[in-house]
Amino acid sequence: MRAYWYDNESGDQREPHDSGRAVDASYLSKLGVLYYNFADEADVDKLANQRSYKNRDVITVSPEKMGDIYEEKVKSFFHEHLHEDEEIRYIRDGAGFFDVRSEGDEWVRIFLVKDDLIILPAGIYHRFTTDSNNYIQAMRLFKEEPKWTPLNRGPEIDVNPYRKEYLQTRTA
Ligand code: KMT
Ligand code: NI
Repeated sequence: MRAYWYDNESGDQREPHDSGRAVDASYLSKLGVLYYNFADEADVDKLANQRSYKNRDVITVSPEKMGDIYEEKVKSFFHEHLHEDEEIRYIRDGAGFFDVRSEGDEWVRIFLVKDDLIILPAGIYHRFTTDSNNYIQAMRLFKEEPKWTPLNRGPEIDVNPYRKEYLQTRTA
């Protein structure tokens, strides 16, 4: 994992967009974003037990796997959105970027590789993209039934109860 402030320059979303200003894990935790590195999948099972994640699946995002819809998917993952539940991803192969909004509404870019696990809290605005290698395989964990529905940013979602709750718990 490596986190930094996004440079906001134009250009392909899959480029690093590294401003050169690093962000550490303790700042991420103030945004409610939790990070782990688990080489042993048994540690994932332990965390899943502790946090009551009962279900999981594995998704591969690549042109080989997705075919014609790959580019469209990558664009859609990159639309700023939130969820009404945690988003948990355990990277099994490849790499990708999760961008999360800071308390000042700036993008923090989090680069994840194999064995990285991230938990985004319900209500945080975020987006995802593959990097220029166009390949990531990730385990998606969830508590009960998956609630993948992305709620795209807008005036109605700014007042969503999960958004309001998130803003109250954030300590940054
Ligand atoms: C997401 O939430 O954007 C995804 O699930 C993308 C694939 S998982 C790295
Ligand atoms: Ni999401």
